[in-house]
Amino acid sequence: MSTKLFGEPVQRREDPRLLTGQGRYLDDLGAGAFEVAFVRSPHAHARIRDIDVSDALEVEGLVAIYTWEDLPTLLAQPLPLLIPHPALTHGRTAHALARDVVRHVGEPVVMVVARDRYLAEDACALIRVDYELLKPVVGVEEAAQSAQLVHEDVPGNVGAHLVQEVPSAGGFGAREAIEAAPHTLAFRLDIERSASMPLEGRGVYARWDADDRSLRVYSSTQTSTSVRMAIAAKLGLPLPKVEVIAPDVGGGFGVKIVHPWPEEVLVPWAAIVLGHEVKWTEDRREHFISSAHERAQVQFVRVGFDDDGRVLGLDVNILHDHGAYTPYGIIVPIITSTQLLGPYKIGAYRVEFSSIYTNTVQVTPYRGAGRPQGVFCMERTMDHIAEYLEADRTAVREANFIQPGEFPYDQGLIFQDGRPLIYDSGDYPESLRLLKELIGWDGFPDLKARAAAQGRRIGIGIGCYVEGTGVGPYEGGHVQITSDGRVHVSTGLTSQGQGHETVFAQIAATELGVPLERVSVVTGDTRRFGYAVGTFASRAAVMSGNAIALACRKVRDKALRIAAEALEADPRDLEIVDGEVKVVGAPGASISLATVAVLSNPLRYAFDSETARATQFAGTSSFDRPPVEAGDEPGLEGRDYYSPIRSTFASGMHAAIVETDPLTAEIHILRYAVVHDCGNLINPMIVEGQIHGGVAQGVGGALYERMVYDGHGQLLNASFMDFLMPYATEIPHIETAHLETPSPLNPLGIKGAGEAGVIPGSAVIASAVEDAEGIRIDKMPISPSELFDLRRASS
Ligand code: MCN
Repeated sequence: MSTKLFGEPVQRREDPRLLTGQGRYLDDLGAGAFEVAFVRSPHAHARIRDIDVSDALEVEGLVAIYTWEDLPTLLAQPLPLLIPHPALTHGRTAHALARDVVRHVGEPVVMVVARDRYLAEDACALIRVDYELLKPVVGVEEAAQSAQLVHEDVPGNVGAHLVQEVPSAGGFGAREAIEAAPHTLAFRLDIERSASMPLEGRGVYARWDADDRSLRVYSSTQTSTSVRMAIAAKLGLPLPKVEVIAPDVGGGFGVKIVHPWPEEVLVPWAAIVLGHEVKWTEDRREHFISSAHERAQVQFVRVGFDDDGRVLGLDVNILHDHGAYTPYGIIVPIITSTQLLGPYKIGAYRVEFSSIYTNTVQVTPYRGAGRPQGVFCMERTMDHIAEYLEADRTAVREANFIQPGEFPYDQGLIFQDGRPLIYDSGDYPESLRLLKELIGWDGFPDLKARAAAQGRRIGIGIGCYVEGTGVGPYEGGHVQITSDGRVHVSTGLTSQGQGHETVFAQIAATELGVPLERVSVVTGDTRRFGYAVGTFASRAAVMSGNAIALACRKVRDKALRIAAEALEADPRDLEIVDGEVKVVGAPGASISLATVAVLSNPLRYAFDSETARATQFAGTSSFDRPPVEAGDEPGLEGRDYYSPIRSTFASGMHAAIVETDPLTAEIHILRYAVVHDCGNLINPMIVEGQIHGGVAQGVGGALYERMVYDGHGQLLNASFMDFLMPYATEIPHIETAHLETPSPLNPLGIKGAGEAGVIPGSAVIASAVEDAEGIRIDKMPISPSELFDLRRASS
C-alpha cells in the first residue's frame, strides 16, 4: 500500500452536496406521481365492522381507494416475520392493510391514491370506518397480568419467553451463587419507550414499466436489497424485474431496517395496477404512531457479591414490551440479555425475558438495539454494589473486568444465530485508565466539595459497555477500474449519513494506490449490487469495508499481473503509487492503471471521460486479439464477499459531570468524556462524528425522550412540540479518546462504531445524577419534576 488514506481524518466528501441542498431525498423524486395517504386507526384495539368510502369517491382528483379486501392473495397475507427464533412461539405480524382487527393507534386501514397528497387527505377525511371497540392492553406489566388479549390466540400476551443460564466455574447456578454470596442486593429498573426520529421519515416511490414489465422502486430504506426481495415475493414478480434504489436517506437509526413496511409493498402494487407513478411520504405524526419504537423494558435484578465487589451471581428478569407485532422477531431482548454483561466476567448469570404484546406501536431496533437497556442494568448494578460497599465506583468495575490476556473470551451465552457469544479483543483496564484521566475522576471529590461549599450540587457518573458489531452473514464489494483510470466501487448496503462515500473510497484508494479523487462509491442501488444485507448493527465498516478491501486486492493482483507482462517484470517487484504501476528501484519503468485497464480487455478501447471520446488503444485492431484465457475475465474489475465467523466486539466507557439545581431540579451536563475502541480506525473524524451523534441520542434518552401512552393506547405526545429531543444547546462539548485494539477476525482489523455513542447514555447520566443528589436513580429518562419528586420522597 502506497497511498495511505486508511486511518486519516479525511473530510466527508458527501458533505458539500448534502450541506448545500443538493441531496436527492425520496420526496425530491417523482414530481407528477400520484400520491398516497392512509386512513389509520384512531383506536388502539377495535374490530372493523364496515368501511364506507362512498363520499370519498366524489372527491375530484381521487384515483383509487383500496382496503384489505382489494389486495391480491400474496399481498393480503400477513407481512413476513423477518427473524424467527425458537423461543418466539407466538410471533405475529400485521397485514399491509388491517384485515379485521386493529391493534394499535396508527395501523393502516385504507389506502387512498389521488392526484396529490392534499386531495388524498381530503378523501381520507370522508371515509367512515365503523369500529367495534375492544379493550386495549397498555403497559407491559398490565399486559403480562391481563386477561385481555392483544391477539386472541396468544395466551397471556406472551410472544416469547427465553431463559439462559451460565453456571459458575464451580457449577453453581446464579440463584445458588447469590444465596451463598456474602452480600446481596435486589432492585427494579425501568426504561421507558423511545424511538428513532430521523429528520426524513420513511417514504417510497414506484414506477412500473408496462412494456418491460419491470418495476423501479425508490425507498428511504436501510436495506434496499431486502426490500427488493420482499417486493418481488409479495407482488409475484421475478427478482430481475425489480430494482430498488435508496436515494439520499435523511437518517434511519434503525427504524428503516424493517422491511417491507406496508407502504413499501402497497405503493409499488398501486403503481402496477394504475399504470402510473405512485408515491408516499411519511409525515411526522405517521412516524410517531405507525412506524416503530424501542427501549421499553422493566427489569428485576438480584445480585450477590463479595467484599471487593466481585459479582458472584446475577439474576435478571426482563419484561420486554413488544407492542402489537413482532416483525423483527425478538432480536431486541436477545441483545439486551446476551450483551448485558458488558466488559465484566461474573460468577454465574441467569437471564430470563418475556416478550409481551401490548396495544401500542411495534418495537423494533433503534440505535443501540437493546444494549442501552442492558448497560443500564449492569452499570446500575455496579454503582449499587459500590454504594453498598462504600467503595469507589471504578474500583468495583475494575474488580470485575475481563483482562487483556483473556481474549477470545466466551461469555457462555448463545446469540440469536444460535452461536456462542465470544469477545474477540479489547483492553478494558486501559480504557478505564484513559477515561479517568480524561474526566479527572480522582480529582473530582475535591471539586465536588468546593462546589458544595458554594451551595452547588455536582456529581460524576460512569458507564461501560461492549457492543457486538459487524454481524454477518455477508456483505459484498465490486471494484472496477476503467480506462480513464477511475475506480468505481459499489456495495449493496445503504447509507443514511454515516459517511460511507468517504470511508469506502479511503479503503479502495489505500488498497489500490490511487488518489482519493479518482474513486467513486455507490451504495444501496440494486442495479449496481444485488446481494447485500443492509446497514444496521454497526456493520457497514466491518462488512462492506472488508469486502471492498478484498475485491480491491483481487483487482490489484490482476493489475499487477497485466502490468508485469507489459513491463516485462516480476509482479512481486511492482508497486502502485498515485495510480501508476512502477517497478521498484527502476525509475521510468511504469505504466498507468488506466492503461492496464485498457490492456485488460482484448478489445482495447480507451474511453476518456474528460473529453467523452472513445479511442482505440495503440493502433491495434479490435479483433485480432488473442482469446480470453480460461479462468480469466475481460476487464479490470473484481467482486468479493466478506462473511465473518462471528461478530467483533467494540467497547467503550463514558463519564459525565452533571450539576443539578437545588431549587428547580434542572439537570445540566457540565462535561462528557468518551473513550472508545472500534479497532483500527478508518477515519477518526467520522468515528468522532458518529460518537457525537450517538451521545446526543443517549442524552435524549436519559433526560428527554419518552413515548407517553394513556390507558386507552393513545400516544399523547406524537409531535415535536411534545416529544422532547435535545437541541445542540443541551449537548455538552464531548471529549473523546480512542483506543485501537484491532479485531483479529477481519483483514482490516476493524470493529463497528455507529451505535457506540448512544449505548451508555442513560447509565452514565443516572450514575452522575445519583452522585450529585445521593438519591437512587433507577428509572430513565429522568425529568426535573421527577427528580423533584424523588427528592421529596427521600427527605
Ligand atoms: N468507521 C471507521 N472506523 C471504524 C469503524 C467505523 O471509520 N473502525 C466509520 C465507518 O466507516 C462509517 C461510520 O464510522 O462511516 C459508522 O460505521 P459502522 O459502525 O460500520 O456503522 P454503519 O455504517 O453500519 O452504520 C449503522 C449505524 C447504526 S446501526 C445506526 S442505528 C446509525 C449509525 O450507524 N444510524 C445513523 N449512525 C448514523 N448516522 C447517521 N448520520 N444517520 C443514521 O441514521
